[in-house]
Amino acid sequence: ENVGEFVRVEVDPDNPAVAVIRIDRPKALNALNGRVTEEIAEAAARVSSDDSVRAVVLYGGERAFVAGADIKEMAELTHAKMLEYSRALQNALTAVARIPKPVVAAISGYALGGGCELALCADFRVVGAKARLGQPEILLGVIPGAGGTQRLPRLIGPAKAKDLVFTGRHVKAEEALEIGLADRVVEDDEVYSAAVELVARYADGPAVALAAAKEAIDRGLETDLDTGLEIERLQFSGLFATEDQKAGMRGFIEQGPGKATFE
Ligand code: CO8
Repeated sequence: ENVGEFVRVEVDPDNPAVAVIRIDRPKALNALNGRVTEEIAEAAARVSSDDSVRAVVLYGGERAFVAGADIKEMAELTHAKMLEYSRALQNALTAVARIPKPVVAAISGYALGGGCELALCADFRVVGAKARLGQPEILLGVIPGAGGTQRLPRLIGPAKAKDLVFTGRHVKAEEALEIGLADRVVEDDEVYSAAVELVARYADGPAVALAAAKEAIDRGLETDLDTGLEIERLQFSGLFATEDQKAGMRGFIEQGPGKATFE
């Protein structure tokens, strides 16, 4: 299903509960122009609200995940225009980060600048052996502007994030794995299938509880411990109003550990 010119929402043929947000602007290595940004936000809204979608893969094809924000489009923008432009991109990426379902980025080829920042909005990153990740903005005389100065240090720690942001260097798959930027490294032609496999396991899980777990972890990382624990407590008790909790606990009592099935 086309969201617009450059983004599609597809269903994985073998896993009907797994949606794929496919970015397809090959002439510019999937660079994020205003249009792509808008379409990503729309795709995130669609998969978020569609109950038949239980997990999501972000994919850009074999050559590039996303090679960054569109430098040619940005180059001549004024300060005032950039304030708007960057807000649109941050909002689109935040919409991806807030998809209330397990999300994996399937990274083959380049994930640079805004592309690396998009990957940071997924819960997991599966990376091809020849992929290159990084935040090269400093080499353009700017800094990451779509969450890279915030989400990257939260994921890999401040010193490693500063190394990547200060140098702008490309990180290979193996190093990405070592520093926690990648969760799995696979052969390039297996990136898509490995990513699907990684999240397909959640398709039969308790969707409401998974969403609560994701929100508690992500919101908790943005706040102090006391507030985080309060978010956890409210999410936890809230689940006692759901079928997930009833089916899960009944399943344990009647059939044993791990035997519950969910709607
Ligand atoms: N923007 C626009 N066009 C791009 C981009 C990009 N980020 N990346 C690649 N392209 C285009 C190339 O210009 C080229 O177009 P054409 O064929 O018309 O000349 C086409 O894609 C193919 O690229 P190359 O010929 O360069 O392919 P190579 O295999 O030789 O090189 C690289 C691939 C290494 C990925 C190289 O293209 C490159 O370095 N790209 C730029 C990477 C980069 O610097 N990314 C960061 C951009 S800045 C950013 O993302 C800021 C995010 C925050 C913004 C917040 C506010 C909006």
